[in-house]
Amino acid sequence: MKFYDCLTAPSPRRVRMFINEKKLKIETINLDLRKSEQMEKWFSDINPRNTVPTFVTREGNILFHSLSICIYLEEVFEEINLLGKTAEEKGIIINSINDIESNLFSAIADCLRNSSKAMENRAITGPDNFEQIPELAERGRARVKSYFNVLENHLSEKSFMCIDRFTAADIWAFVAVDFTRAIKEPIPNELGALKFWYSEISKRDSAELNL
Ligand SMILES: N[C@@H](CCC(=O)N[C@@H](CS)C(=O)NCC(=O)O)C(=O)O
Repeated sequence: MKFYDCLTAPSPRRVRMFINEKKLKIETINLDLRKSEQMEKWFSDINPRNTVPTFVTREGNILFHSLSICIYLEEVFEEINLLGKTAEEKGIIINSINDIESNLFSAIADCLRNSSKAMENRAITGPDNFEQIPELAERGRARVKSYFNVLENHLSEKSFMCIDRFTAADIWAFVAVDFTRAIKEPIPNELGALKFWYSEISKRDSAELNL
């Protein structure tokens, strides 16, 4: 197995946290996205979509979406469970992950990729270039603010995102909330439950950035 990671990017960080929480040792190769290493031919030959995380399975298949990599790892290494033990747990955890992915991650990405100077012409990941649309950056920021409130309501009666223990849904939410730094959109002070949960998850060893 081989894991292509990038220390500065949020998507591979989810897989890194997942691996760390499960106490696994997986061969890891770090790419520097700031030097566009993901566009180099050697990497395109592995993942023609030019994105990280990229994961090579035991049988040599290539996975390039965080959730599929985590599902694969959970099947291969049952301990420590992070994606649910029962049908009910699995259902709510994946539901939560999909919601965070489509409503928070994608909003942050829209905001950053459509406004950052460094991402001019790189509004979408992958081999082709796409121009920025400034309106999408504004809409992305509004969606982030709105989703902070969703998380606040969700966490006001819970210690963790889904069930009464840490799961991959906490990883997805934490990495996304932490990455709002990139668009300078901190958690509003009045959102006490979200702030408390965020500070608790930050204390976990797996949350360390090690930049
Ligand atoms: N849907 C993918 C998203 C992967 C992705 O967007 N990765 C970003 C880093 S966070 C990337 O590889 N960017 C390369 C680029 O900007 O060209 C996942 O679930 O992991």
